[in-house]
Amino acid sequence: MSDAKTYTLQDCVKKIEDIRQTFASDIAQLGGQLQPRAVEDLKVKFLGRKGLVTELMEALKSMPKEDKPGAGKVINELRQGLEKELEALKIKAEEGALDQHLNQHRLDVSLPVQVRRGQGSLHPVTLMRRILLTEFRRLGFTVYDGPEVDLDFYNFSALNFKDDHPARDMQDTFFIADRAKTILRTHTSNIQIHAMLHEKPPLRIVAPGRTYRCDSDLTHTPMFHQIEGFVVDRGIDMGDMKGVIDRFLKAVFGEDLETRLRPSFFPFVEPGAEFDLQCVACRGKGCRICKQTGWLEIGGLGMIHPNVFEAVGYSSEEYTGFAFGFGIDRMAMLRYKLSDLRQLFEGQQDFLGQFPTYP
Ligand code: FA5
Repeated sequence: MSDAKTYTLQDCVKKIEDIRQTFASDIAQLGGQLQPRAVEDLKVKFLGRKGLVTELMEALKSMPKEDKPGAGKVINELRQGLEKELEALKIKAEEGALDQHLNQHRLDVSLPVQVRRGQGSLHPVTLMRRILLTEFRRLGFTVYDGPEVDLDFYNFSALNFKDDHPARDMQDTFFIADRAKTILRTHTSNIQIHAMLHEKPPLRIVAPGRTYRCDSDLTHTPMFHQIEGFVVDRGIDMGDMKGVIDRFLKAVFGEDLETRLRPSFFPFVEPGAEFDLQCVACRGKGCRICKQTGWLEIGGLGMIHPNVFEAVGYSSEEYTGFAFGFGIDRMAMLRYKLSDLRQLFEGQQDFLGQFPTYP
């Protein structure tokens, strides 16, 4: 179209006719193989910067003045018509390409999703239990297990709790409906009875497990964990008890943590004591966690009462022993500096994910 100077309105109409024909034959050539890329090429060929329609617009400039409005109008109609057709072709081509892709890559909904899972971590109570058991195994203790749903006999009677003994009220108990004298154990001391009825002395046993009481505040939960320990042999005395407790506490909490024993009453030991660890959070100064006392109660301990030995058929003349029952959650609270015991059982991933994978 280099001689555009000579263009008249008639030439222009003729040229428009040619362009339409070329457009139609280009599309016919594409046939069923309509690809988005081919439609894009057509757009460039007809409407691009050097395209056929653009060239025709350029030719307008050299047309006689009186022809210009008429020619401008028909060229514009041509451009708009082609734009519309190309847009429709583009959509058709894209749909075709999508169909083709889906036919070639059929979606297999049964394929497992490829999700990278992060490595989990251990629950602080599990970590604490493992640390304790490792240390007690080192001291020659055997690990024992016992029932969480148990009879009153093992949890109370054989442990020297009289029927109307006020100590039964100290531990608010969950009873199993319609099952006489069946309860959720209130402490792991029931394992003393199960073990002693099945084994003969000498015994050196630890038994971690879940325990239950109607209780809930910063340092109490209705389900919690205790670790029971007991040693039965000839000639066991309080010095042995103190030695074992000291050794394992130093190993678990370090040398610099203060401990204290307070005389206390448990019907299955005589004498009995309560055992406290210095509050790690405030180092004994007093805070919310230790209720401003500087100490956190970890558990009870004492020399096994002769009545317990009699209840399981051991001679209290021949054997002596000591027993202790410590709260694992309380120890985890100290070791991991937790401010509220209840966090341990709320199942929050943000909280639980902070702990190590191995002790
Ligand atoms: C007992 O349960 C005795 N069986 C311990 C014992 C064993 C004494 C052997 C003598 C010989 P006590 O009720 O104090 O004792 O509980 C022991 C520990 O369990 C407490 O010091 C505390 O660390 C933990 N504990 C008790 N109740 C809860 C609770 N609701 N939530 C979390 N921890 C608790």
